[in-house]
Amino acid sequence: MSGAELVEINFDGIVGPSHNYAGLSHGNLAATRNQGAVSQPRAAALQGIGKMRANLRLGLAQGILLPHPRPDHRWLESLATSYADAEPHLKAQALSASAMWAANAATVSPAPDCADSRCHLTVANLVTMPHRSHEWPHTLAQLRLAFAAPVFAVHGPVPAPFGDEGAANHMRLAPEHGAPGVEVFVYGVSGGPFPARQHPEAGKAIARRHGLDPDRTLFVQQSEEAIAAGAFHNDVVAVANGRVLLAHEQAFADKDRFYARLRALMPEVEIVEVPAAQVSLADAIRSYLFNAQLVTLPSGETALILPGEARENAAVWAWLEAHVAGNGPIRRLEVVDVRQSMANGGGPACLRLRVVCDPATVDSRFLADEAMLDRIAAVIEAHWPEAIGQDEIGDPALIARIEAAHRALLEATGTVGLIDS
Ligand code: SUG
Repeated sequence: MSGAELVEINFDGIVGPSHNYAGLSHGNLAATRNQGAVSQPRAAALQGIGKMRANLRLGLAQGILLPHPRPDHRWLESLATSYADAEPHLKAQALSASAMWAANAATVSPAPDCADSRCHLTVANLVTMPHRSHEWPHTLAQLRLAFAAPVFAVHGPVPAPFGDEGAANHMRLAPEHGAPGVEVFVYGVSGGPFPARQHPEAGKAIARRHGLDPDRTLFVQQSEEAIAAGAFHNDVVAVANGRVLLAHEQAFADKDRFYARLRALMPEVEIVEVPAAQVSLADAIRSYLFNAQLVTLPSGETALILPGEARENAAVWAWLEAHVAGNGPIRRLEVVDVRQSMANGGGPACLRLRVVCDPATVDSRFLADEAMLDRIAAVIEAHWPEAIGQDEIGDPALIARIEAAHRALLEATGTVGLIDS
């Protein structure tokens, strides 16, 4: 397949049956604000399915990643405890459904960018947050199954202590998906009261592993003020697709230098900067304007798939409408409801991992169509708990239900014994 025929597939993490609001992510303002709230796992997972259906109907290629077994008994065993005996904070960390945010699963470099012309994926170590640090072995098992063909190279994590949060801090600009691109690794150094989760060494290691051309790879620092305002990942303040970079004015530590280097490498780049005077960092982060899926539709038009919260924010919606009316590069706005995920700080873009490849090379169990989504939705309807309150997470009956629900989904997707052992 020639580069021009490669397509972008969005692999969405299915929201697991243990989805709950334990407030585990320091620096993630939504998750902290909602700590202790009663979650709705069934509604959350169905919202995710709804987003995938909407994307299919836009003519976009869609894939899935499966929820992880929760609680993570293997992780608890490595800490010499069990779910029944674990202290409350370990219980919550072992039970989190955070693997739903597939943008944190891996960093992906499409084949045209890589020296050996294979598509490279490095699973993210997520070492900064305890509840996310035990995701990678299970994610790696899924990636090895989904991308087993020789056109892919799937790598283990960058070693600790170099924190890596995957595609959430990585952007790619290219004239078209199948052409060589410019890859941008965004890292944090400090974030005021909050941790910087992406270490500069992580991006450099990934770029070397993937065999990227050093002359077409940029390393850019996220601004301290963005992290301090709650942008714990770059994809909360910037998003790129094709020739378009959409970014908040305060996203980067030295935007002038970044933009100049990008323009030198890709003169056709369209940089759309949202001024702080029109949309404050606080509004950007609360509405998740930038945690949107910036996509190329089959017509060639660029669309932005936004959470409902962006439409509810007057400043954000006014900016978007003016952009579209003024013939900016984004021609179409699509709104999706992912409220349950949003309440834990995960918008439409957090829920997906973009992989540019030939769909025929991907294990078909990870490629979605309407019929497959119907089957998955039926399992969710039948098995996902309707609600989980924080006072219930020690309840063995709830845990049994979560584990049975997970098993039912693996059975429905033909993955029993392949990724759960
Ligand atoms: O890592 N929330 C996730 C949200 C991840 C969003 N991803 C991207 N921006 N790409 C996080 O902070 C909250 C879980 C809790 O508190 O129970 C959480 O992990």
